[in-house]
Amino acid sequence: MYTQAMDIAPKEEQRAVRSLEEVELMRRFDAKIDAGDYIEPKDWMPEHYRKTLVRQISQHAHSEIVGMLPEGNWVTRAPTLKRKTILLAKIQDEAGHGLYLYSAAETLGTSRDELLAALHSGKAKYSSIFNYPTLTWADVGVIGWLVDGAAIMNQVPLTRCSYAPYARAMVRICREESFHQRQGFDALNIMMREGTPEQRAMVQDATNRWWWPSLMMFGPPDSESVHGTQNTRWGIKRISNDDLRQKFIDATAEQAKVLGVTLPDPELKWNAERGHYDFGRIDWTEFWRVVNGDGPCNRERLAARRRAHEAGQWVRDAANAHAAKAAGRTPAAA
Ligand code: FAQ
Repeated sequence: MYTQAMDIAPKEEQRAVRSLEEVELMRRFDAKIDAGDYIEPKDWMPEHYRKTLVRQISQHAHSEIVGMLPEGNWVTRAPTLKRKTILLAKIQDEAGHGLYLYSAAETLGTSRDELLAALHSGKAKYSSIFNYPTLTWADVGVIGWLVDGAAIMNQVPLTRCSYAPYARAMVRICREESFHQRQGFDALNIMMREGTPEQRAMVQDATNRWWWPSLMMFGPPDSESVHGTQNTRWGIKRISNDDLRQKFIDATAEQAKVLGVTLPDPELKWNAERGHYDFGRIDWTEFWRVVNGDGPCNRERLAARRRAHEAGQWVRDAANAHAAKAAGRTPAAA
């Protein structure tokens, strides 16, 4: 995979540090990380740090962009004008998040064209969650409640990520995601309180389908996390996959009670001794199948992104021609 190919093991990184000057640069970099300082684009950084950030930030950007598709499916069928306006605003926010994140990745020296080429060729990853279909209107509410809820849980610690442009982007993104989460909860709450029995059943059905995939958003178990240890050392990851997943389950189990829905896990049970909810086994075979391209909608999502990119070529051409004209230059031949 492209992302794996970009990955250099820390051991190789050590071997790549050859000159005394580089050893000193590495020492200063480590000291900054240990002191909790931020790294800016022009600061020296080890190649492996740069590559793992490009990997994570670009996967994150792709997730925001592909993440517009499941919700986009419901724009023309939103039940009221108010819900349609909210949904449109939310989808536009996701596009904005993708663009901030592509910009943050570009500060590390990889162009947006390269990042998009990796997405369109199927080499780059994006969050597994967006490969599931949105079958009913309740799915839109459940995406807000569970998917944005999981995204915030994961992203709030990233506002303290050691790479400053990523941390800064996350501050704004988290503010918007929290509105997204609340609108989803609100839409479901209204359906549960004021809806018909069929509407309440629709919310329960959507919760049943999205619960386990939402837990997978936090990544594989810590014991199988490839990047976890190194990224924690570098202050990119502040809380591990399993710990974030547990925090999410603890918060969401209580929210489900308020909504009046049942989470589809017979083993979900408060454990007073641990101070956490116990939960059932996550199907990691399904997770890896989806991550590796064989989920319910992987092919459809990629095809939609490729089509949108090709259909938008004239806009990029026009913007380039305009920029060239404004700069008093002749536009380069397409
Ligand atoms: N799906 O070693 P780890 C959103 C991959 S934004 C696909 O544990 P790491 C907004 C991982 O990349 C949602 N692949 O990796 C929204 C690695 O593969 P690689 C996205 C996954 O980086 C809401 C391999 O498995 N959020 O929802 C997944 O330490 C509603 C081994 O994993 C972010 O991207 C997965 N779920 O931890 C939009 C947040 N999990 O690269 C629209 C930033 C793992 O070696 C509507 N990212 N993999 O080939 C992160 O925090 C981290 O990258 C993790 C993974 C936690 C996702």
